[in-house]
Amino acid sequence: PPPPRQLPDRPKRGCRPPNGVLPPVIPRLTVTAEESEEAQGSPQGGGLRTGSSLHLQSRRLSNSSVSSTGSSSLLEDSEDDVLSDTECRSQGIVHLEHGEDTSQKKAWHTIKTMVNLPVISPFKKRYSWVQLAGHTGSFKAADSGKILKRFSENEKECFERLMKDPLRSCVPCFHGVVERDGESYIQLDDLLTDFEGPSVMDCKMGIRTYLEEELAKAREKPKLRKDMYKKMIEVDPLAPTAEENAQHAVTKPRYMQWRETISSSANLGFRIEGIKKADGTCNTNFKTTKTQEQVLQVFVEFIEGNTTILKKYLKRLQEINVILESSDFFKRHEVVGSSLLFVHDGSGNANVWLIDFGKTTLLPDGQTLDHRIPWQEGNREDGYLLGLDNLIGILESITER
Ligand code: I3P
Repeated sequence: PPPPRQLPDRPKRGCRPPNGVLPPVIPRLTVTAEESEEAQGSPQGGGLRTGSSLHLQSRRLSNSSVSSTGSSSLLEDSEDDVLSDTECRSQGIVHLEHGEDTSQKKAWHTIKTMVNLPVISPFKKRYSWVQLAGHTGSFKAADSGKILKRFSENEKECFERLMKDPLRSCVPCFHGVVERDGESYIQLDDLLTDFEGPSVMDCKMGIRTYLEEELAKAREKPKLRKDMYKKMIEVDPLAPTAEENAQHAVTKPRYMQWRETISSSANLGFRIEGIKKADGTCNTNFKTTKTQEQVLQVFVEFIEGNTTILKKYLKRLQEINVILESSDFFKRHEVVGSSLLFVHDGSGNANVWLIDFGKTTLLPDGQTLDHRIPWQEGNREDGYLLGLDNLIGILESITER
C-alpha cells in the first residue's frame, strides 16, 4: 500500500472566498483498526440512505449472498459494483450515442440530475439520459414535458412543501406520485423541454455534502466502504491514513469530507459535478476543480463566450438569491446534496433551477439556518448561501473581463 499521509485538520485553500468567510474546521472521521474489528461484528444497516433504496437492496443482497456465514458484512460496496456496464456512472468525457433509443435497451438509466436529453431525430422524439452528478439516481421518461424520478419519501415531502413556498418558481414543478410497473415515482417537470440542444451544468451546493445524521451514524456504527477507498486512491494515492490503507476502506463521511476538500465545496461552498454540452459530450471529471480561477475557466468554456447567456445566468442567480432569503422552506431546511442546474442553448435561452432534495432535511420546530455562517457539528449549517455568493462573484468577474 502507498505510504500513509495525515490529512490536515483544516483543508488548505487554493483561494479565499470573496467574502472572506473561512470554511469551518471539519471534524476528521477515520476508522482505526480497533473500531474496524469491532464494527466487523456489528450488523449492517447504519448509514442514512435516501432515494436509492432499490440499489441498496440489491447491494445488501449481493453482500449477504457472498458471505460464508450468512451474516451481512460491514464492508459496503457501492451501487456501482452491482450495476451492469451500461449503468456505470460516466467518467471523464463521454460521447452519447446519437439516434439510439436507449429506452428500448433497458428501463433504468442512472442519472442524478433531471437531464432528459432529446437525441437528434427529425421524426421521432427519442430520449437518452446522461448522468452528470453523484450516485445513481433513477429516472424514467414520462408524458411529454415530464420526468419520473424514483420515489423518496423525503424528497416528495420537500416538493410538497416547495410547491407552497416562494421557491416554487426555482424548482421543477411537482406533479404528485405515480405508479409504474409496481414502483412509485415522483413526477416532475422536465426542465429541458423548452431548450433546443441544451448545454447543462450541475453544481452541487454547500460546503458540506453529508448530513450531520450520517456523521453521527458513522461514529456510532462505522461502516467501511472499499469502493470509496478505491475512488480515493485513484485521485490521490497518498490520501488514506495508515489505518485506511490497512483496511482498504474508508467510512463514507471521511470520503465525502475528503471529496469536499479536493474540490471547491470546502473552500467555495459549491462544486461542479458535471457538464453536458450541446454537441452531446459529457464531462464529469471535475473532482479536483478547486480554486476560483479553475471554476471560472470551466464556466468560461461552458458559456462559450456568449455574454447574453452569462448575463441571464447572473440575473437568475441574483433572483434565486433574493427568493432564498425570503423562503421559509430554505430557512427551515438543512440543504445538503442539492444542486443548481444551469441550462442554456444556442438561441440564448438560459435558466437555473434548484434540484435534488433527497437529502434536504427539515429542522426541528423553531430551528432555522443562516446558510452562511460556518458549520460546526450540531449547528447544521450547510453554507449554501456562501456557495451562491461565490458563484455570483465568479460569474460577475467573468462579465468584468
Ligand atoms: C459520491 C457522491 C454522492 C454520494 C455517493 C458518493 O461520490 O459524493 O453525492 O451520494 O455516496 O459515492 P463521488 O461523486 O466521488 O462518486 P449521496 O450524496 O446520495 O450520499 P454513495 O456511494 O453512498 O451513494
